[in-house]
Amino acid sequence: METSPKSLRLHIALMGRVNSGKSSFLNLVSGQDVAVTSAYAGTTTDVVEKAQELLPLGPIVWLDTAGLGDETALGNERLTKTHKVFERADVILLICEGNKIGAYEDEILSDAAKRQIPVIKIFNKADVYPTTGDGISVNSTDVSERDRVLGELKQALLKVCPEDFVSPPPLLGDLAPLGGHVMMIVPIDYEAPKGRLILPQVQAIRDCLDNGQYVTVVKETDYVRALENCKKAPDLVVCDSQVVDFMVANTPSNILCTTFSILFARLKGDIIKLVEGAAAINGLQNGDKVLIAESCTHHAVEDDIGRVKIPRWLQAKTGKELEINHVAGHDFPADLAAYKLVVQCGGCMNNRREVLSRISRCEQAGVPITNYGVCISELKGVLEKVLEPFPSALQKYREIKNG
Ligand SMILES: Nc1nc2c(ncn2[C@@H]2O[C@H](COP(=O)(O)OP(=O)(O)OP(=O)(O)O)[C@@H](O)[C@H]2O)c(=O)[nH]1
Ligand code: SF4
Ligand SMILES: [Mg+2]
Repeated sequence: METSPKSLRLHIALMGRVNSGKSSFLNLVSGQDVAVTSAYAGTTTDVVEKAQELLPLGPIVWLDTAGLGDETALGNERLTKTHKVFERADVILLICEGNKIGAYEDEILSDAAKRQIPVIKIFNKADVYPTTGDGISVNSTDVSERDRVLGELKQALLKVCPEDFVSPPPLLGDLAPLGGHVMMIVPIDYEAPKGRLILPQVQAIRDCLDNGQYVTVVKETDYVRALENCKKAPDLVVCDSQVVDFMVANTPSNILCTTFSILFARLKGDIIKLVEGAAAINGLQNGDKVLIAESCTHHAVEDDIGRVKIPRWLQAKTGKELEINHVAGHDFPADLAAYKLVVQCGGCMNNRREVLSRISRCEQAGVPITNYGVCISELKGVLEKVLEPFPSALQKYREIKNG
């Protein structure tokens, strides 16, 4: 489980004022010297990430942050990074000095409440400060405390753990019957990494195997032949978005088909919202700004999907001169008001909370958001067909189309 992708792990952020003992607490509960600690305020600068298996919860990642209360210029830079952690934290551990809840603690509690992120209070430095109240008391410098504290922490985490972590929505296992056949079309072009498949494809294959289905994986050049060779039609065909028009054109209408990125729209985001967002494409006007958000920071290749193809297809479909901006990694603009559309990648490297958080920020700013798979399928005129496996999203699409 140590190799579970980070995006599938429960993200637990340690937050609090400087010097409250966040890094010491992380070292205690992880049982390792993961983070540097010291008596100087402002020891932790960048967010420190540590993946771990925390049974019975499963795979988690700790996010140790820089503390609040460092007023220097460098401190402000660190605080910006700490605040970004709100975008991906599933649970926050508020590390306090004893049971002291002052202005810094209140600030974290209120930011977490706004975003509906559950908070567990840790009353640290129990050997120095009073700890009565609704928190877990601990002396993080005493390793003999580890088992008791970890036990209490696991109980508290299980109580507040988001439902979608405990039972995440299926990737595709529910779209074919037990014993069913899923065919996947994976183009092996110069964009494909050497010697391996990319994460969304690997996860989709694994999900079918977990759900007792069998999988055939073909290049688009072999697809038609592979279909002809099937005694019984596959229950589902899934393709890379780049060949979605080819797949739809070559798939009999009675066979369900969709794209990897649309599967991820459901797993990581809110497929209905992303379908609603795609409707904004037709209303784009000259000079409108579109944001393309890609969660990997890979080097763009010559005919890159996010940098080149989607912009080209958007301009071709709308016939308008659009201003297209790009962001990568965990960056997402604080002010979205200038945008008329946001196109998010499949987000296979993001946890669900981060994608949902982007969707809700767009919603608050009144900006439509869609994702690569939904957007490309709309641009190629095949969205209705590839939404067939998802009846409620298909219904929403038809409602929008029929005005
Ligand atoms: N007595 C006592 N000291 C502690 C405890 N936890 C941490 N400390 C000490 O408090 C100081 C700060 O600890 P850190 O773990 O670096 O605190 P932090 O919150 O990560 O600090 P920043 O990185 O500046 O945000 C260190 O000298 C620790 O040894 C505790 O439970 N009891
Ligand atoms: S760009 Fe997005 S969808 Fe593609 S691999 Fe990275 S996180 Fe996954
Ligand atoms: Mg620290």
